[in-house]
Amino acid sequence: MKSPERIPRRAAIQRKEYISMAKKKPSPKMATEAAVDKKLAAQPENIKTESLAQHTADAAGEKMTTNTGLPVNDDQNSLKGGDRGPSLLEDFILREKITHFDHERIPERVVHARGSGAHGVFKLYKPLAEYTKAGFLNDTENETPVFVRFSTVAGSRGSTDLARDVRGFAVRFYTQEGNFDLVGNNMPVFFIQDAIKFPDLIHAVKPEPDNEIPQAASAHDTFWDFISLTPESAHMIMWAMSDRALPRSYRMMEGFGVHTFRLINAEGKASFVKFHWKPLLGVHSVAWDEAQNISGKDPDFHRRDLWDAIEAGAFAEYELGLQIIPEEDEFKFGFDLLDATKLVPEELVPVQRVGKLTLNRNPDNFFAETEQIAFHLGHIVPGIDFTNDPLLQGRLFSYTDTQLTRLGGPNFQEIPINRPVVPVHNNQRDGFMRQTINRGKTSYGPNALGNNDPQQVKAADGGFTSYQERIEARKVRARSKSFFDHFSQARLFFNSQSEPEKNHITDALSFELGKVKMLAVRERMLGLLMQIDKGLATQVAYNLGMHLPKEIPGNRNIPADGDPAAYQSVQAESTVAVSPVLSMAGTLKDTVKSRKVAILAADGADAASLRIVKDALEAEGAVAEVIAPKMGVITAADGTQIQVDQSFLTAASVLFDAVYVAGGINAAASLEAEANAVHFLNEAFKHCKAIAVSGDAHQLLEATYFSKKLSGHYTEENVLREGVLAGKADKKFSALFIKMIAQHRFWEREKPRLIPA
Ligand code: HDE
Repeated sequence: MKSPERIPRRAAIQRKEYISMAKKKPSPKMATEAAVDKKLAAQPENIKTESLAQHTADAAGEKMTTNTGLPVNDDQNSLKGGDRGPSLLEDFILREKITHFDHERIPERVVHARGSGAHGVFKLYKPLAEYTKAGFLNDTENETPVFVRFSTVAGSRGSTDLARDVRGFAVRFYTQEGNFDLVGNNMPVFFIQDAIKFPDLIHAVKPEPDNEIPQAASAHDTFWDFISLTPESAHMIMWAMSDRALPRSYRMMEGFGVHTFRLINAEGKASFVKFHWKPLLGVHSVAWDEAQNISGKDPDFHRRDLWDAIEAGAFAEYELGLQIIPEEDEFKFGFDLLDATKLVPEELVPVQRVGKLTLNRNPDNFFAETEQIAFHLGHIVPGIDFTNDPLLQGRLFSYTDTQLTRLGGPNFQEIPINRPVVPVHNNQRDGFMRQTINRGKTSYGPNALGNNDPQQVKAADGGFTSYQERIEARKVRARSKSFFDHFSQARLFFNSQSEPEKNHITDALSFELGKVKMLAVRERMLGLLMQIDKGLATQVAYNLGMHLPKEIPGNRNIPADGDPAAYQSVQAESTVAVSPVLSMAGTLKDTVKSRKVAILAADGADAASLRIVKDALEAEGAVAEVIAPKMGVITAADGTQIQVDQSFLTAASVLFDAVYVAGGINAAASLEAEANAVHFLNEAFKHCKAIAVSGDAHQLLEATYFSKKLSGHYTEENVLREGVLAGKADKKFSALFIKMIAQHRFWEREKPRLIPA
């Protein structure tokens, strides 16, 4: 194969100049400038960062110019007829500045508008030649540059990160064979089976069209009206009502390609494949009450978490998992592999972990990179191909189409973040904002005037060929009979949850339907739930003050001439009754890396007890912040001064994973007098977080609502059950606290539900 012409060589040089330029900036420098330099110098270089550097500008130390390069003398005052007179139309500097500003906004994504991005690399563990000829899935030597965008689905660009919603998990691999986009979600299934239903689904979940309420929420009539008439959504509804819809962090959620794709090897042999991302920090979620609070205290919670972690060097890591299914096994599962409302239980087909994705660099510019990236699951490489999943097929149209409006024309692939790292040559020309200057007379093929360039590429040399699937069929508008088992996997998911997770699903459904005004919609939803699990439906009905309906709602997604009977759900049982990996209860709980811990302290704090725990936490990679009644410093009992990170005005327990109260009798007395400190502990307890209190600060613990509910025996066994530790702050104490934080949450605490925080 012809070795790829590496355009970015020039870029590499420019980037080096750019970095050394940044390093050479005139001193003295502001602290922030120095930070920028450090960041630039520290950026991991790869072929994509090099190519981006060609388009990256840094104004540090530079003179100001207009867009035509004219040095600007006065950017503060417009040109006027007299210093109190009218501004002059002649003022091209004013006009240029305001005109550009007037056109700064582009349409937000019609779905997944709210997102956060990061750069990274993918490293393969072992070549996958047996299954695929894709170069990047066979190369264990080189890292493939990636850009990832996480998102919520329903909310606008400025909406809260903590909405109950599916999360997008879109990964672009800049491979030597072109861009490969794996545009997935954090849930393995979807609401609908056919792309033609997507506008209906999204219109139903978006804010209602008459009053544009509610923002970033599915808890309203139109969504549940649609769902109650669409039983194929039952499985996805279980996921969306579970804690998976409230991730603790983008770094702590799984990702899924959702559809069944195909891998093709060099011999042309195909296998089906499901793509997975497995986070190395485990899969963790927050509580719904907590999510609602975070939405007020820090609506950028997930964005900030990802950004801060990367800045701190706590890079987000995920392993790529593959479930590979031989073509011969297509019909052996009892459900259809082309049905995107079904997952393949890992008990039936294990997930092989084949490589690691590391997110190690924040974007330089949100708009240029995160906003302008244009993902498309039609961006594939030789060795990967599609299946006939009708949801996937529709997406193949939608993603390019939507960019034409969003990014303003057909040249969006030339935007730096969208450019592949290999050269692009074809006969496409012109259009708004064309960047490339194509030389030569010919922009057609075949041509003799230009040597028939650019040349098509033989399959043996890497030219893409579609998998030659045999198709012999009538052209019909239809839904396959194999798509009508709507409930077996909804039940499988529910049955696989731990008791607290089941309670959360019940609560979520009760909350969402509690927000629905139309009684008939609630009733139909109860009918739908009855088909998943009678106990679940009964509990939700109880919470809503309703009875289970006598009539079960049917499927209403029926064509005008369709026989309704032919469109009803088929009752089936899943071949696997319980799949433990569907629950988050058994996820990895072995690290506190990048977890946030609040240390409550006040004047008179015992410095030794504060430091020993803080140091131990930081040694394990956790982030500890000192929270006190006011900002500045506190004076410890021994006279030393301790820097305060936040006061109770800006900090809140919902923004932390755990709380520690440092020792010191006087400090404890001050904190006890501070209602916010007591609330901090009560709320942390309510949200089932690890709490540790240094021995002589016990009086603060006693001021809480929950102290009487504790056994009061702080043995390791009790502590790991109750999640509250009190005692002398020493090494053993710190180690136990760290073990507690790694547990993530003590969900069992919710049972008595006695904490009013
Ligand atoms: Fe998307 N989806 N989608 N989707 N989707 C978009 O493309 C669409 C679906 C997903 O961070 C849009 O560039 C249709 C499933 C992600 O930039 C749009 C259907 C899955 C993102 C679009 C689906 C996804 C999008 C809007 C039904 C998980 C954000 C802006 C057939 C496997 C990507 C854009 C980013 C974005 C259409 C269903 C994931 C309109 C028609 C299933 C992660 O093209």
